[in-house]
Amino acid sequence: MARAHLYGLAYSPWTERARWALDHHRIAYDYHEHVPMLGEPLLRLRAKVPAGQRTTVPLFVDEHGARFMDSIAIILRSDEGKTRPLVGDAAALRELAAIIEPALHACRARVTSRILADPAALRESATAAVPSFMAGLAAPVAALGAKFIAKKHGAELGHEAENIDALRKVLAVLRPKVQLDQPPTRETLTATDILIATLLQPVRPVDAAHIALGPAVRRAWNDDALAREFADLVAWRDATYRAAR
Ligand SMILES: N[C@@H](CCC(=O)N[C@@H](CS)C(=O)NCC(=O)O)C(=O)O
Repeated sequence: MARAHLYGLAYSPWTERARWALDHHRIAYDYHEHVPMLGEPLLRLRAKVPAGQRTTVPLFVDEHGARFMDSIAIILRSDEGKTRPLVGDAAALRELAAIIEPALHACRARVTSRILADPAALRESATAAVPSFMAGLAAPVAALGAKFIAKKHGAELGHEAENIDALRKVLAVLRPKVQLDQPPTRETLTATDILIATLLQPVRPVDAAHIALGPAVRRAWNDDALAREFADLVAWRDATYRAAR
């Protein structure tokens, strides 16, 4: 039987949702890191989308060649045929994803702005795509890639305070949805936990054992004030990763 393939951006919360669900159910797949801008034609080819339709990662192509180009669709696909699914109510999960989406959108704008403003972060981003001896050359390409992503997804660069506020509001709504004093285990993990845990990445990036980031890129994702304000959620996220990722 053919292999399944996942195309993604390892640092992206959307990709991490999909990987977590697939790994949780021990679904075998080959992982391919997408390169923004340069990898766009290849992604379009893999996604087989009609002209004019936007392509995004994560993109999962299962062993039968069926394509899933949305993190929630991939989580639902990973649940198929499983005795203990991650999703209880698909409509409720989609509602939760819709609440989270504007916060992730704001985070993409914030992180992209910060990376563009920091030559070290641009160099690290370039190294992820090309061998490090070429990184000096490729930093301008990384900058073009970052601007390409911002334009493609309509991310308004700058506006740091508004973007942080958008994330803060959503985190406050989500806080009551988790049992802070009782993080999930592998047996009790739900897709809701995965969506909330991965949203903490732009507050305080998770341990590098789970998602590796260079020091400058890590700084771009991190926000000390938010991490202090939501220290309980960050601790819950860390415990969830330790027990269930
Ligand atoms: N609704 C989609 C959103 C995915 C999304 O926005 N992906 C962005 C992450 S930055 C992406 O594909 N970026 C890379 C690109 O556009 O080339 C999902 O849940 O999977």
